[in-house]
Amino acid sequence: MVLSLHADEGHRLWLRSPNQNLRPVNVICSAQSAVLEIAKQELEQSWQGKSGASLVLTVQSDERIRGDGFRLGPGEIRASTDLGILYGVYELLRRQQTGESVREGIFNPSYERRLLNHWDNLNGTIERGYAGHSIFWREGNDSLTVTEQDKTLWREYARANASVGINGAALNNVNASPWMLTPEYLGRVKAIADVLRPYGMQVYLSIKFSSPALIGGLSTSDPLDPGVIQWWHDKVKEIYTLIPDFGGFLVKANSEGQPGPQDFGRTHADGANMLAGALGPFGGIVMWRAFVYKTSEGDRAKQAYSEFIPLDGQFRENVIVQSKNGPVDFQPREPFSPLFGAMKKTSVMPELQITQEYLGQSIHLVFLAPMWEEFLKSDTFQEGKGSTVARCTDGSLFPQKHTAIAGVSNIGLDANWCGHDFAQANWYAFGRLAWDNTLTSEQIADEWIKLTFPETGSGSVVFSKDRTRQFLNPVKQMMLESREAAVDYMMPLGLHHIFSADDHYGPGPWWGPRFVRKDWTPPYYHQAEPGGVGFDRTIKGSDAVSQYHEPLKSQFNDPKTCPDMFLLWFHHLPWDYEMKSGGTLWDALCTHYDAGLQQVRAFQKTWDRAEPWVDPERFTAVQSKLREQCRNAQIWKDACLLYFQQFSRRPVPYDIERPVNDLEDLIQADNDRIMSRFRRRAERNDPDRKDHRE
Ligand code: BDP
Repeated sequence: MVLSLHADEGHRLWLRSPNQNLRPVNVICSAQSAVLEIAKQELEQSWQGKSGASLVLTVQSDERIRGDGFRLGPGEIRASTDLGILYGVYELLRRQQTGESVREGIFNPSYERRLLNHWDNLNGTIERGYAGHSIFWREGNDSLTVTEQDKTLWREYARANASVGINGAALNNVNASPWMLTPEYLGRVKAIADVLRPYGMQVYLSIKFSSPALIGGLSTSDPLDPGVIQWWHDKVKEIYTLIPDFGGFLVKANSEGQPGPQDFGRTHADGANMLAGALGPFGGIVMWRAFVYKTSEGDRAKQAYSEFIPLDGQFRENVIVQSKNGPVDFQPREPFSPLFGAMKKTSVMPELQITQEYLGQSIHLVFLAPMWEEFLKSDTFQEGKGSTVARCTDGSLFPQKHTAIAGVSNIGLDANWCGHDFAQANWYAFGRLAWDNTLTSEQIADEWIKLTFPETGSGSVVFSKDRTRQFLNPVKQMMLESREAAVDYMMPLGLHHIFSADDHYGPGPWWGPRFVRKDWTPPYYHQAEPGGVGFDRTIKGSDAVSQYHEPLKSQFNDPKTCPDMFLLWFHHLPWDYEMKSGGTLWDALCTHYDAGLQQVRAFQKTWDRAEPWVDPERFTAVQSKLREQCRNAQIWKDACLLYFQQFSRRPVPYDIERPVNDLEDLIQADNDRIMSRFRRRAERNDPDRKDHRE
């Protein structure tokens, strides 16, 4: 069995259909375009229809089919757009590969725009990227030369995205370099757009708000200055001359030191509307990020809401406010950001993070669909019961002109694209949920495993009973449990942001030097002291609870009704606080940390049992990553429990495995890591950060 499996570095992702069609299908399509050409090719290569059968592709507008949706009927794919046909083809192929029956009916996308955000710097590095350098940008003399190799990779990238319905990409870091908008770089953007276009992907760019002054020779970047307005109009025109279907701008402004309209006494709306005015005539949009916070303004979790709610109704209709799922920053678990549903006269779009900045990066196996499902299905109660985040953002509750969702990409030059074979599942899951925000994590995991680890050798696409029982089911279960396990060994019960300095990987609850802004240090978030632990966001504390609609406000405000998973997010409680399940808060904390670690050990066993069903390369790679995840989970548990124990002064419950590391050693090792990092950065003079942070 093992012998029949071949070397596999994971580059083919979930697209492993046989490249040779044994029973070629007769594709009938009267229309012609580059997109339809691909649709036909994909079918001819892989669709195993009945011998001699025909499949008709019909492009015809139909009011029941929205945007790039499609209708599957007997022997026909029908859509209003060419891209809809291509999506219909991928749907058929997916069903064929997973052995699911082809369901007839209409398939409409939940969001009009389904985007990846690449945090790629123009020198080829990627902010929070863990899978090698950028596939779009590189350093060196030939950095702008477009090679055949570049094009092949971009084509593969576009195809993978189209296969899950992703139709756009912002190509550069939100901490944007002004150079992005110079003719040299725009030339490369055009080359990328040309390759992506036949797969239905539009390109977008992150822009630096002070570009007019930095590269345009103007004395200001004030959004109300006529010269500045003209500069942006000219720039936008230049872009559309090169790229007629350019998508628009993504903007991080007045956030973490980035310039923005407030530098000139203007508002976010002034800034966004000025850009929207330039893009509007060409059909472009502005995605204006709501990720803003200032040290001076108290609880960081409240700030996006406080800044943006007063602006509701002031944005042009081609502006979408892009908000991270949670109010702080992509933590292992956060409640949804209260902006969702509360901005009723503005399009608001979710920004999810596919790259696992705070979830074990490319080392931990963490399937993110359960987290996104939890978020999308959270009820905001803004328009009564059932006002889920999904419905507040996809146009079903509010009449918004544009709908969109973005995911911060985890893609790099690594052979398997994502660094970890299972991280591919997060790219896949993002696309699937962006297309259909009602899908379950279970269904997505099921599909992804079947597509990514197909039955080999038997000639059948359907998983055998043995393969299902011994491989599919346990691996699926592991994926579905993996996010909760990570929450448990990192930050259970609502703890958040207790990472050590800078890299956001390991624990650092102790890390709080005086020279660093408070809201970048763990003690700000966990507030541990002899009297208790947790951030008081009740009405007696920072009052963040009041940003939530009733009944959530009252529910979150009372520790007795606040869900355990958000307990220390909203409350500062004594160590001996009695939990709903009985037992003290301290004991519960210990139990969660230990349970998370034990689960990773169980994942190792699950994966070892999967060996006969997987090619040796991917088997060994994942096995080795799980070992490292396990070592790291142990460190998380020991570091947090031993650190908090200094305040709780209580024993770790006796039925729980004891820590195996000493706190002083962990702190020492962490200090050494931080010091050597700072030293290296000083030596390098930190070129890439300088580029976009100043
Ligand atoms: C934080 C990242 C930082 C990003 C920032 C953002 O640590 O690198 O620039 O978010 O989203 O999570 O702008």
